[in-house]
Amino acid sequence: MHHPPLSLTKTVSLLLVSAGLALAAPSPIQERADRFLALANAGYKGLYRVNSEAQWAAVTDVTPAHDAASETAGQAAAAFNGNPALINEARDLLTHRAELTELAVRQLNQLLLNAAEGPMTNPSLVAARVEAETKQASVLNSFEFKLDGKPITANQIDDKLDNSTDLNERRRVWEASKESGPALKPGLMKLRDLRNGCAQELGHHDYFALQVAAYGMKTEEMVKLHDDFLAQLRPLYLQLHTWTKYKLAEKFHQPVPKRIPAHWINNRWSQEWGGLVEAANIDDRFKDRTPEWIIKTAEQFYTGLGFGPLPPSFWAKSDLYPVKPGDPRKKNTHASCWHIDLENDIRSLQSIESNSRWFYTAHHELGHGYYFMAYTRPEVPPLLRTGANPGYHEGIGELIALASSQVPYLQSRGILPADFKADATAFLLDDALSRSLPFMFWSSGTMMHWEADVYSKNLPADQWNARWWQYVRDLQGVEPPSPRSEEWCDAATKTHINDNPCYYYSYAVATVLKFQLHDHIARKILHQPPQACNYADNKEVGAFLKRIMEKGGTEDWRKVLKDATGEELSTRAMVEYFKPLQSWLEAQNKGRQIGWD
Ligand code: X8Z
Ligand code: ZN
Repeated sequence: MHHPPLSLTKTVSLLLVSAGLALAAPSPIQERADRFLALANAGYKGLYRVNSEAQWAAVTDVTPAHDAASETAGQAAAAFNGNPALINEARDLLTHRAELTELAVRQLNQLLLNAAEGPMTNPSLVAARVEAETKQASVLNSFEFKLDGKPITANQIDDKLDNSTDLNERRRVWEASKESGPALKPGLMKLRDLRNGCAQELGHHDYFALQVAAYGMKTEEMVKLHDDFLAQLRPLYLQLHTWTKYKLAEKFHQPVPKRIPAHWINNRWSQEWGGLVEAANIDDRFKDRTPEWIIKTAEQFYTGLGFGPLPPSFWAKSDLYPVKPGDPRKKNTHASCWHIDLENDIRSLQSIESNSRWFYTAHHELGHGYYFMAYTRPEVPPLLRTGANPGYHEGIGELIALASSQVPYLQSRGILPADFKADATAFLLDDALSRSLPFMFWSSGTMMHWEADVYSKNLPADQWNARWWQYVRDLQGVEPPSPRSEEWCDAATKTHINDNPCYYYSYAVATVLKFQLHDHIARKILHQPPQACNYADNKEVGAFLKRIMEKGGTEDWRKVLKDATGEELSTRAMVEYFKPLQSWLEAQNKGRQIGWD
């Protein structure tokens, strides 16, 4: 709680309080802020709903009419959120921040961050941005991939990369997955300038700096935070990288490469290295399960912890399954979860199929849904119905996905048989490869650095692809199957580069955070080893998470973490979790050349 210096009115009201007569009356400046924020919150919330409804229609069914409606709603939201009258009043009030409650200051800061997304001090710039954003989303969401001239869905691409052992086929599929880049590059070039322009209009250096400001940080601090993460995780990553390249060379009967060819890895961007550890492959366990079972089982994880069921409208209004073959509807194929009205209208967009990939993704998305529900309460004003920072919002679902992957949990739910004899090292290795280490070198590494270069350093567009692959090579130790010239724009094939810019490092924060929260839960609440525990139906775990989530954005994220775990944000828990793996990998890699330099 923020303690402003005593003002005259405060002194008087304190006297009243000490006489037991009344609560402290707010100061005139606090009253002015309260009146302003009541109006600002009401407008924000109303327009948020209208805008979300229009965008939801546009991403679940790409048509010119939905695009047009989405653009109009985007303009309307900006007309309010970026209104100069709002900006001026918020700024003026913040010059009196010492006299305001922390809750008011946080709302005013958030309002100014929102305003910088569409500052109506420059209406033509905002109009151009909203138009370009809508167009880019439309191109992204309706893009049709083709393999050998025939349409292929994103799920089919992923399935082929999961299963094909034919390197020629893998290469054609991988190359097909990069075809959207050239279609998206012109829009992205335009958007880089428009997004930077909006952020600069309100005094931010660039759009990356604006997004980092949501953490109360500067760009350089954020970059250093992530570079430090990678420095701490590098010894383990090098061991994993070495193990993987030998494993894949054997699998594909190839000589051992220095760097791993991208099309050898199951994920299109080499962001996760799944499917490498046979003894931990549980894909078969999902073959007989329906997509409906997957999402219901994910919900059950949360209800078991003591959270309520998802609202009925979630089931009525979500769009959870792939478009049926032959149906011409085009929808975004990347999973997301939406707080449509900042109240109880919560929806998820997915394309769930029966495999472990979608099992974890469903748990991730519901993490957003339960976060929305936890902070939807009168104490949290609409402007602060956010995560403590964006990494928290990503982190809850990642935590539950981690918990849902552990053997004792899978056994307790009958997904693995009760007498299943798990190879602990295999599961830990798969955990590291599929959900943790390569992901850090991709998110803290390639994704963060590329976007920082593009937005803060204005990297010329004729160097975009070279810079992208420089980071993939240097940081991930992965290389393309053949040189990728500037005719391609491989970064733009990643959904978030287009529709959630300068955000991706939040997934790295989420990964670090999930191990810290998990470590606390395993040791302090469950008293079980972090590598093999079972959260199922534990209400204390639920209460622990609820205390974090119900705050929304009302407190500083550092304080939230410290209060919950006693720790600062740190890779300590992640490093300890994988400790048993380091020596095992060193033994496996004995005599092998470690690293790629
Ligand atoms: O985008 C997501 C979620 C939606 S917020 C499915 N994730 C990242 C990705 O797929 O690239 C989850 C982890 C990483
Ligand atoms: Zn997410």
